[in-house]
Amino acid sequence: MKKVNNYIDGSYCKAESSKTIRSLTPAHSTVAIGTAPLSGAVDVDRAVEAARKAFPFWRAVPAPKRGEILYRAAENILKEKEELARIVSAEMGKIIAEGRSDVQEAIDIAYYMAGEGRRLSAETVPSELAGKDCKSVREAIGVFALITPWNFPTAIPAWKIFPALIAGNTIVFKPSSYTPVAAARLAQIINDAGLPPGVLNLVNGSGEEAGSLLASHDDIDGISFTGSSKVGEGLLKLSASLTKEISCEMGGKNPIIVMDDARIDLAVEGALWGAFGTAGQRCTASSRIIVHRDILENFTEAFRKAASALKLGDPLSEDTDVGPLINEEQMNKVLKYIEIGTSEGASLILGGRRATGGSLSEGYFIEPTIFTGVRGNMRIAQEEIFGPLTAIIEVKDLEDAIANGVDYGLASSIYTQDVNNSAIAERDLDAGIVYINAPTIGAEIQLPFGGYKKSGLGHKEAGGMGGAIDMFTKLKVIYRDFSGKLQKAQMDS
Ligand code: UN1
Repeated sequence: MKKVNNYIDGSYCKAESSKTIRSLTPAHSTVAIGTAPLSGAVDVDRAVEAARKAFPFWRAVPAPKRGEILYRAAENILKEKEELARIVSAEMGKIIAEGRSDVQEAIDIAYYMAGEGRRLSAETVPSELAGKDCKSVREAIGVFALITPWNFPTAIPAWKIFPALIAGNTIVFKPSSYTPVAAARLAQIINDAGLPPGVLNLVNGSGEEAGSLLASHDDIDGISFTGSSKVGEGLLKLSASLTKEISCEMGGKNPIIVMDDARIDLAVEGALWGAFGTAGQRCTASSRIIVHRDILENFTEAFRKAASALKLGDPLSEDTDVGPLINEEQMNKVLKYIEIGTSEGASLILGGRRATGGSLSEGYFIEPTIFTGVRGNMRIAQEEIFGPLTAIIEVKDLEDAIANGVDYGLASSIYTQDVNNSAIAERDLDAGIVYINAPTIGAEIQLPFGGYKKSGLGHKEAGGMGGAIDMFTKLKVIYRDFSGKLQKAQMDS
C-alpha cells in the first residue's frame, strides 16, 4: 500500500492534520491501494507560498529551456507507462487498455507542450506610424491552482500541468481524493525531470476543504478545474475576484445522431465505445443516441446485441470490456437514474442492475444499460449520469435531431454518409466538439478541448493558441516609438 504525502517546495512532507483518506480499488471495494493526507489551511498556505516564491525565477527561465525539462518528463512518463497505467487502472477502475490511453494522453501533451516552448507565439503587426513598432507578447499569469477529477487520473492533470509550466506559471496541484496514488506518481515523475523546488507543489485533500481553500486563496492568480458543473459553479463563486482567472471543464450530455443514411455497423461500434467505454465515466460519454426512425429498429437491435456481449470484470485483466464505477456513491447515483428512467416511462431493453456474479459483487459494477422510448425532456435525457447508461431517442429527421437541446454542450456526433447532413450538423450542433462518423469520446490533445453552455467556462484545455496556452498566459501589448519625436496615433492627429 502506497502512503502518499504532500510535496511542497521540493520535498515530501506530512500534512498538518494526521487525518488521511484511503484510496480504494473500485473493483474490490475493501482493498486499499494507498492513503493520502487530508490537507487543511496550513498546508494550502504553505504550498501557495512556495509556488509564489518560485514564480519570479521560473517565469524568467527561457521557455525553450522550460521545454527541455518537459521533454525529459515526457520521456520518463513514457518509460513508466505500463507501471503508471496499472496504477490508474487499479485505482480508478478503468480497464487496463484505457489505463494505458490515460497515460498516453499525458505523454502526448507533455511532448506537445515541450515543443510549445519554442513557439508561445503572439503577434507583430505594422504600426500606423513610421519609426514605431507594435507587438503582443505572452506572459505567465502567476500561481495556478489545478483541481482535477478522478476519471482521468493522469491525462487531465497533465493537460493542465504541462501548459501551465511551459508558460512559466507555478502550480499547486490538488488531485481528486479518489485517485491520489496515480496523481502523486505523475507529479513525482515531472518533478524528477528537473523542476526547481516550488514550481510544482502537490497538496492532497478533499474538494470541500483543500479545493475550496485554494479557490478562495488571495494569493492564487488562476484556477483550472475539471469536474462537475455543480462544483465548477461553487468554485466560480468562491474565487470571484477581479484578479483571479478561472477556467472550468464540466459536465456533458453528449449525443450521437444516427441518420437513416448512416452505416449502421459503424454507428453501433461507435455508440458502444462512446456509451460504455470507461463505464460511461467520461464527461464526453455518449449518453444520448438520437436515431432516425427509419433505422431505429435495426440500429437498436444491433446495438442491444453488441452491448449484451460486453464483458464486465477486473479492470486489470486484458479481456475485460467494462470496469466498475469509481465508488458506491456513484454506483447508487446510476441505480437511482435507472429507477428515474423507468418511472418516467422509458423502456429498459438491457441491463439496469448492479452486476454481482462471481467476484463482481466485491466491486461497484453496473450492467451496461440501454433505455429506449426516451423523450428529449426526460431527466435521463437531460441530466449527466456518468455511468454505463445510454438513452435512445427516436427522431423523424436531422432538424428534429439537432433540436434535441440540453443545458450542456461538450461533445456531439453524427453518423451519416451524406455530405450535406454532415455540413449541417457541423454548423448547427451547439457543442464545443463535433465528430462525424466517430463517437463523442476520444479528442486529440493538439486541438482545444472544451464545451459550450454548462460544459465549459473560461478558456479551453489542451491545444495551443485558442486552448491551454490562452488559459495559462496573459497578453501584453507593446508599442515602441524610435522616431525621436512625439508621434500621435492616427486617431489623435
Ligand atoms: C473527460 O472525460 O473528462 O475526449 C475527458 C476524450 C478524452 C478526454 C475526456 N480525450 O474522451
